Amino acid sequence: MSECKSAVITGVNGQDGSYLAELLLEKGYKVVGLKRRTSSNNISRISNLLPNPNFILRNCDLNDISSINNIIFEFKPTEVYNLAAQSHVAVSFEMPEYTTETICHGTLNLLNAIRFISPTSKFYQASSSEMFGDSKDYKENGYTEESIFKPVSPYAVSKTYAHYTTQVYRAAYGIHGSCGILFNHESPRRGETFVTRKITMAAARIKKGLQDKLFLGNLDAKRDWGFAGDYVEAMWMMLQQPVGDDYVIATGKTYTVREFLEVVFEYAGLGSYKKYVEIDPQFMRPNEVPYLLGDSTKARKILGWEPKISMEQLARMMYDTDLAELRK
Ligand code: NAP
Ligand code: G4F
Repeated sequence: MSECKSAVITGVNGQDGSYLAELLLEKGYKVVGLKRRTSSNNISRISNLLPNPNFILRNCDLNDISSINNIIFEFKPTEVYNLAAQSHVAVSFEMPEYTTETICHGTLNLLNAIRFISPTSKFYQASSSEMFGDSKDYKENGYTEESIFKPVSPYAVSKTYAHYTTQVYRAAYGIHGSCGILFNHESPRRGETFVTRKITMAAARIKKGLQDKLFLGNLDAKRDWGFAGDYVEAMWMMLQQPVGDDYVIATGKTYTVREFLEVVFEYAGLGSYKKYVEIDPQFMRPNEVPYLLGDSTKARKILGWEPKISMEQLARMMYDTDLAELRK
């Protein structure tokens, strides 16, 4: 693999992994995509990539150190993107140990593999705006790289551990490690239990007469929602910098879940969402992050990155895709 750039992507069959693999293949990389073994072959997001001779799909669980070491030893990749995680905040309250294992130990396992086996591999860590939690340490334009973290879920605590560990390996061992503090990003490939996709799928099903109610939790939470396709470009840009660093990636606009609902239901021609939505306590969290708004000035200045898709465009794109799927 010495003739061209190569990249290892953990969680390649997830939302971001699939967009990132496409981007890197377009740029001429050899991409080694890692997925954990599951009984149902969960590769629908990357099935289009399988015929590409530059795409190699391997089984690798982040909690299986030998499988990670083998991959890093075999490929000695130019870049490693760590996207694998138990990524659902609400689920992290139900499965705190598994969430911690995958995110904390998984990241540590990868960093150690790089440190001892391939120290020139550049490393990207998928940090999260959830780490800010309820810190309220933001100014008018939102949270920055300097804002205080106050995580309020097992997921966010784990991501904060992985974030700091990446910084430690950068400072202590000279690893080119970067953390992207990404705010919520969505797409038609978003997992079906995240709120945006749950809403667009339900609206499409209601439109087709296949469903009449949508059960949700807290409609007042505010999120800074961008498009996943835009956000994976930022990941790649970070690893093209001369040194590793941390960057907030966000649109700079925030909306409530209720506003997202309104946009989708109006666009679908269904009228007020209130006719269809019921609040179900099972979707309320033991702890909630009430407000997220990101200030990506640093990424805009240093990386030249900027988001291209607004929340409204995103909501329409997701609804249109879900409706088209139902029509098939
Ligand atoms: P996603 O769709 O849930 O993908 C996560 C991937 O991790 C899946 O491929 C999953 O495989 C894999 N995975 C889970 N446990 C694993 C394990 N033990 N070993 C190996 N792979 C494992 O998440 P995403 O939205 O693409 O997000 C990508 C990363 O960015 C995640 O780390 C997430 O926490 C972080 N992040 C996401 C956002 C966002 O808004 N999307 C924002 C900030 C940070 P299975 O399909 O088998 O479960
Ligand atoms: O779509 P969500 O589950 O995303 P959340 O919790 O913000 O986490 C996502 O973004 C993080 C970045 O900030 C990532 F790190 C993380 O991996 C994940 O991708 O929930 C968004 C909001 C929450 O306030 C939640 O309480 O929507 C609220 N909500 C209301 N009803 C609901 C529901 N969320 C879900 N999943 N399902 C509901 O029925």
